[in-house]
Amino acid sequence: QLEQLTNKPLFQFEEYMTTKAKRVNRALDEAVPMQQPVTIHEAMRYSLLAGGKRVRPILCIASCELVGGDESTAIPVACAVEMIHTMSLIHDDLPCMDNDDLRRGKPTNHKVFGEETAVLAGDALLSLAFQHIAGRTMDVSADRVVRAIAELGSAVGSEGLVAGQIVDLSSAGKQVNLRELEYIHVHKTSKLLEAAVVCGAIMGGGDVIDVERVRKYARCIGLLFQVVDDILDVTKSSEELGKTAGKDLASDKATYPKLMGLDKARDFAGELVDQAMEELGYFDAARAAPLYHLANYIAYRQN
Ligand code: GRG
Repeated sequence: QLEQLTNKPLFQFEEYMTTKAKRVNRALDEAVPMQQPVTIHEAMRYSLLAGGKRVRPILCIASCELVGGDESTAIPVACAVEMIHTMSLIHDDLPCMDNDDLRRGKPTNHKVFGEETAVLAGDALLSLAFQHIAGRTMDVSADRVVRAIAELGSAVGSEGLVAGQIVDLSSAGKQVNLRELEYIHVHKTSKLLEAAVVCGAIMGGGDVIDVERVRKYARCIGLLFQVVDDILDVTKSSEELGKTAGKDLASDKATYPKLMGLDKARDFAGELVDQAMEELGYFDAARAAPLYHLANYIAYRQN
């Protein structure tokens, strides 16, 4: 009501994102100082501080605050999630995987530092992520820290990101059905988003019911992230080409619009965002505002 009267939204989402991203960037900068051996630390910092959107660490912090925790409690695990996300991008870009030249608008890690260093920079970031949670988390019981580490470990390994990547690689050149496509996206994208949100709630002191509710929210927005990505691939390239059929409809890669049609893919995205919002309905509305706006941001982003 106040929002209607003053015509000013009570929750300033852009300001929230900018403020949180700045804090995360500062913490990441401090987490990986320049030191000997210089090359490896330079390579780690190059990709880590290359300016991603920081969606995962912000989700982690927002989830911690949702259940009543402080931002500072979630910062080490939020940084760890971003380190893992970054290392997965470094490895994904390698010639033996996607062989990409550009990432976050800059030459990929292996293009600048060479393949050997890029592999090691990824390995070092993965290892540092767990070291950082264990060593830097303050004022949280050991039991909760261990639960967060286990959650993140399972999201990253052969039941998580690695599972998604291996199935994706082995499906190259084959016909992928909807069930297989969902498996790939759930593992490559949703698992880490889920771990970010769940670890935030664990660190913030959420009970089992809270944690499972935010898990369901995260599963929806994780898949949503990818469905929207697929839709944007089609609509953006259609715009650019001035044609009805976009790049992705023409390429070999399986996508939601290709397998279910653009309208059904849009409906599916709508269902996922509704389901995510439903889970937030159990929490205090003011505290849930950041996660509510983050879901909308993922659903309605234009790039
Ligand atoms: C994790 C041990 C381990 C190995 C890596 C290579 C690999 C296994 C997995 C690939 C994972 C991958 C690249 C998934 C795609 C995730 C995704 C949606 C990336 C884009 O995320 P944004 O849009 O990017 O949040 P920014 O740059 O903003 O952070």
